[in-house]
Amino acid sequence: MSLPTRVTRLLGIERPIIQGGMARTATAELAAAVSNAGGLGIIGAGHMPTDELRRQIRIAKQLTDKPFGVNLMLLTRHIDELVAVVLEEGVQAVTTGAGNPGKYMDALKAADIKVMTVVASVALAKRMESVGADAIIGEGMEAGGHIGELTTMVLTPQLVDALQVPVIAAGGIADGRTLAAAFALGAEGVQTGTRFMCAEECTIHDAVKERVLKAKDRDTVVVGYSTGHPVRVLKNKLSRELVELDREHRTDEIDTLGAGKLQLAMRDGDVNMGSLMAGQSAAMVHRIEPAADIISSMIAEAEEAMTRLGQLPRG
Ligand code: TUI
Repeated sequence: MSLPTRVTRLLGIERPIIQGGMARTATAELAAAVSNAGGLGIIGAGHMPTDELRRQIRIAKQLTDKPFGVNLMLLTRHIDELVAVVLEEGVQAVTTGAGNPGKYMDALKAADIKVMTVVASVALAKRMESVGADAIIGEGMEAGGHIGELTTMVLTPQLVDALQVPVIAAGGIADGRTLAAAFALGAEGVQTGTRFMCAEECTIHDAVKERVLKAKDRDTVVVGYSTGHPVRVLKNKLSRELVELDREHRTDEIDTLGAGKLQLAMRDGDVNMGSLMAGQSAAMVHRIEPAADIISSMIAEAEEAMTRLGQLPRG
């Protein structure tokens, strides 16, 4: 079984699992592996140079015939150029994060690209639906990286009630039970990031994968509240220093200390001074395995969970 929904139909995929578009983490290799396994793989553009994004899209096209997408991180300075690359190269889907993609919506839709906006509030979701978003990804604060204030548990049903377009739940979803829970809340798909950090095809440094595998329930912390861009990371020396600066509202120093640290972690494997962006679900990731196994086990477990719920005594 594959849990068909409006999301699988919209995207032409078999399984309603979208891979998080994690900057400096979600490369073409991971995206293609997820798409080949029936989910929707996403290349995380982040602050990538435009040439590199073009190269990544071309690599993904070599590695899969299935639909895949690009995540556009709207805080990046050269976002206009990255959007232009996506339009030129042509991908099936775009997810956007960390802002309002309204100004790009018409161009993306005109290129027949499905647009799924990541939101952390109902207000932005409604605005995005009204300007043509094909689906809304509601991301709870359990997620890794840049986050909003609400949890997945309360955000998802509110989005489902407020919108006509399908809702995809994100934040804290890392196995079949959490997938089934998202469906119980009315979601028609899920976005999973953290668990895919430990996919075999994920090209981040092994030292970071090890840190995710070792993470326990309280091993993430949110840094940067005072900058207006809070980010969830695994605790380490860098996060301790950032928490200190945050407490004293030393925002310029936070920006300086934070610069380049995602690359330092993901590429160079510096797990002490690198930014280990990961969600609370890191504690639920137990092994390094192929992306296809992550997807098939999530679907099988979700079906088990739903069957279990269907068999609960009533009356
Ligand atoms: O975007 C993400 N996660 C990210 S982006 C990122 S790179 C970064 N590095 C340093 C500082 C900030 C970002 C790392 N992780 N997830 C999607 C997401 N979008 N989560 C929350 C939001 C969001 C928040 C507020 C989207 C829109 C928004 O408001 C915009 C508005 O105009 O109301």
